[in-house]
Amino acid sequence: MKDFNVADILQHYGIDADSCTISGFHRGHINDSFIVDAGGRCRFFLQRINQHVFKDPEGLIENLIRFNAAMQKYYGKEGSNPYPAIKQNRNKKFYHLDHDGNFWRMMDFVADSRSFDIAETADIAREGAAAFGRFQLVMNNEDPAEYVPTIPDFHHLGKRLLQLQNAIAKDAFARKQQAKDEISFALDRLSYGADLESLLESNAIPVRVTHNDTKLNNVLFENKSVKHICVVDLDTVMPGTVLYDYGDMVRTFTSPVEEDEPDTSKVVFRNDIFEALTDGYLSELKDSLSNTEKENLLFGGKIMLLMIGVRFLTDYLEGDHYFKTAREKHNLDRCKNQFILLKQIEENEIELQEIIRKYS
Ligand code: GN1
Ligand code: MG
Repeated sequence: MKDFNVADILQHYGIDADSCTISGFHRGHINDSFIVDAGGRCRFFLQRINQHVFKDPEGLIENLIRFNAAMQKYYGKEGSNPYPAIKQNRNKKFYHLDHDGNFWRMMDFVADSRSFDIAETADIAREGAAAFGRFQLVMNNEDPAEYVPTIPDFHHLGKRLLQLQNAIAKDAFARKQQAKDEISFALDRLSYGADLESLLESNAIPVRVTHNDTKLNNVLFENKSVKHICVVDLDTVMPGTVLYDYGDMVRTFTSPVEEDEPDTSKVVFRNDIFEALTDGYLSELKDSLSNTEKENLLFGGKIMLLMIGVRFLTDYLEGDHYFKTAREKHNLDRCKNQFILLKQIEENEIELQEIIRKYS
């Protein structure tokens, strides 16, 4: 991570850095994040918004304010909104723009919470998915037209596949050969892009405000139980479909190892975890989703595995400019794992559809 003058940023929030412990938080691939511990009195989560990825940081903050208002309205009745508030700086702005043009935002740190990188048990999977299900239940009352697409065409599979084809044609880093199996795997599945497009064009799948980054580690759980508190990483809360959110859970919950596991033999699709996450999500949502949405959830899993795999592959071919990487072929390893899981779904579709029907 680059060196930032965090002390200076904090000053604009009226916080004296000398009385705080500041530590880097290194989980995400996109933003730079810090935990600010103000002497045990209060803690904050400070982030620099990556503007290579989020070209409209003001729109992003507006979404966040709208989102928090919706959550406040929903949970306020019970008097306990679990969602952290965004802090205002000394100019009463919900972000701080520093001298180098960086956008910063600060939120309350959610105390006594934890997250899981891997769904170690079915209970974790069920509860994690219920967290995203509850999120969706509240978002179903929001008007998608009022949310800015913070990344336009973020889940446009057809465009993601085109970007891959461009990267292959350029092969700017001469990496095509190393990735030939993954490239042909992706190119064999161009039809998924067209299938998704026609499904969306038919209006059979409604546009809703969705999360769009439903990794398991974006759920905060209570420290001493597996009850969820809330979901985090709200930068891509914008118009989308439940296929993306359910699909990204399938992508991130079902493997017993992390997304970038270098030993691909460890990547196996776990049916019991798939069942638990389906149960958790649909226990919240089965009465508010349409039949077409429910029938296409598994397709959501397939397109998200293909889409994120393709994005990792494209970034690998383009010299790793998007996702943070820590080793050579890091993005290629990530891609391989996505494609292994996708293949396992394709080989097991009838059984998995049956499971979804059971909870629909
Ligand atoms: C990125 O925020 P983070 O690092 O969890 C990416 C997601 C990918 C994910 C893959 C804005 O998420 O789309 O699914 O990496 N977010 C963005 O781990 O591109
Ligand atoms: Mg994210």
